[in-house]
Amino acid sequence: MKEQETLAEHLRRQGISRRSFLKFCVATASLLGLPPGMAPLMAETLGKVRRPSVIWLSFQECTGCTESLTRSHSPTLESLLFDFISLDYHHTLQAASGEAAERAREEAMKANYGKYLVLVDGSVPLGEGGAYSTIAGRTNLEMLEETAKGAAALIAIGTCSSYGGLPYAHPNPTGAVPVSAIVKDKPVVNVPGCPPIPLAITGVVAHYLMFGALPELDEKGRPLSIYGETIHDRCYRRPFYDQGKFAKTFDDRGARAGWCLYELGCKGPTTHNACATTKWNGGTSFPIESGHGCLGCSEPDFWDAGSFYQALSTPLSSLDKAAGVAAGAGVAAGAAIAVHNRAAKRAAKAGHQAVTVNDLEK
Ligand code: FSX
Repeated sequence: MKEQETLAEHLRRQGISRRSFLKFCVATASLLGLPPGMAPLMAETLGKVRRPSVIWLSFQECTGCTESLTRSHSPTLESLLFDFISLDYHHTLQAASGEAAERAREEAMKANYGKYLVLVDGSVPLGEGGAYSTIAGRTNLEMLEETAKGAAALIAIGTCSSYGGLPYAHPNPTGAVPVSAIVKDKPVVNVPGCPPIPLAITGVVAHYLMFGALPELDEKGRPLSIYGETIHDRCYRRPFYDQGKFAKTFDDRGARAGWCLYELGCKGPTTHNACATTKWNGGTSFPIESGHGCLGCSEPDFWDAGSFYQALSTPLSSLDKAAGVAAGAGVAAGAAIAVHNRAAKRAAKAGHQAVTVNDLEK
């Protein structure tokens, strides 16, 4: 991107259509819980911004988070992220290596001191003096502390950097900790998920660019607008839960009819994320739609929270009883929620005017 070029000019030069950009703004505004009318404003504001410097650090992780953001059809809406920002350092994506790579990080820090964003994926090992994971001869702890000093804010991408994730699972052999356990004097946003939804990553960055501030967070440091509801709240199989209809195996009549996967271990009722509405792979599907229960990957300690195939808080021996209780509770809760939803929809309709991409192009 040329020095004085705005984002809108840059996108035009890259051949990215205005329609793609507007679609991105509509999807992002919706995920962030902004009123529909904010999408045009978002397009206008983002179009004028100049890209902030971003330093992306990768520690103990599987690279699934970067994979989530970059894979799939090209160009994805999420790939617009790389046009919003100046990605000055990323272990996996940068062409430079060795001393040149480290120089790029140091120069970006110096040139943008106090203003750059730090995105981190992976947990930080503290065991054995941090020797389990080093980059350019530096421990992850040293690199994080040094880079965080001049940052405006940090975004912990994925469950590993948000809560420790897989490396943190019992018995946590490397002494892994999340970013928030180390950085205490800067704002840290958690964007958990193993991996996180790509639009959740770009949404937080877009929010920062648009408002110059981070989004409102829940008590676990996650953006409320994205993680404020459970998978169960928005699951399309929810009506079957409410009716007490549960698949007993992954290939029985109930499973084929799309019944609730609660008894097969689905963690949707206790997992906060937007998978049921945003979905994956360009809105194609999400695990429950593909026939498998939610694993709960965006919650702390999900690897240690019991078997993925055991019903929540329920010993296998008493599943039948639990199902009966769940069915009864589900029917009552379902009826109350249906009444609430109908009222909420009426209020939303009265207060909101839907805005589509076509409207924005007028
Ligand atoms: Fe962790 Fe991400 Fe899971 Fe993997 O970078 S959240 S193991 S998808 O790669 O950190």
